[in-house]
Amino acid sequence: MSNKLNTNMLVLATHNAGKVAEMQKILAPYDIKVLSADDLKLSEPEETGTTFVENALIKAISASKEANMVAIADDSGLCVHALNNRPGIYSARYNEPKKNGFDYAMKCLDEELKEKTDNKDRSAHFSCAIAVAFPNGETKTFEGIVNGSLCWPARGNAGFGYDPMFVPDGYDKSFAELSGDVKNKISHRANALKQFIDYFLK
Ligand code: ITT
Repeated sequence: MSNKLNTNMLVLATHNAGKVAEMQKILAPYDIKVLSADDLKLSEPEETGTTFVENALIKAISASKEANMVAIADDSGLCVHALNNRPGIYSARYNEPKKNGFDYAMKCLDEELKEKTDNKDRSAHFSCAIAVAFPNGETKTFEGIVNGSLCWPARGNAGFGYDPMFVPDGYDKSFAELSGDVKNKISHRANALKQFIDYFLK
C-alpha cells in the first residue's frame, strides 16, 4: 500500500446514510476499502463539542478505538448568515428532523428566517469538518465549506437533509435538483475530503 494512512481499509464514523453514500463515492477512485459504522455496528457517541471540528474528533476517536481501525468522521451543518450561523452544529437536532422529518425542519427554518429577519438576506453556507483518527491516538482534521442561498419552497429529491432548500452559488438549482456528481465536486464535504485525499492518499 502506498498511501500515508498505512492501511488500505478505513471506517466511516457516521450513521447518516446520505453522508456514507457521498463519502464512498468521493473515495471510490482510491485504492482503499471503506466500511461504514453500520457495517461494524459501532455505537454513536454523544456530540458534546462546541465546534464542527470538536464533534468530528469525538466521532472519529470513538470509532477508531472501538473498531481498532483508522476512522474518518464528518461533522457538518447548515449555517444561515442572518441567523448568526444557526442551526450550525445543531443542524441534525434543529426541530428534531430525525423524528419530524426534514420537510418540517426546513419549513421551520424558512419561517424563522422570515420572522426574525427582514428576509432580505437568505445567504448561507454548509460547513464540514473531517476528522481522521488512528488507533495509536493520532488525529488530523480538515474543513470545507460551500456558499449559497436558501430557496423556498424547497425543490428536488436527490441528496439528503437540507439539500432541497440550498442553492449553491453559481447555480440556479438546489443541491437536491443537481446530480450527485455535481454536488460531490463542489460541496463542503467534497472540499474537506479533497484536502484529506491530497494529504493522505496522493
Ligand atoms: P453522524 O453524526 O452519524 O455523522 P448526523 O446526521 O447526526 O450523522 P451531524 O451531526 O454532522 O450528522 O449533522 C449534520 C446535519 O447537517 C445533517 O443531519 C444534515 O441535516 C445537515 N447536513 C450536513 N451536510 C449536509 C448536506 O450535504 N446536505 C444536506 N444537509 C446536510
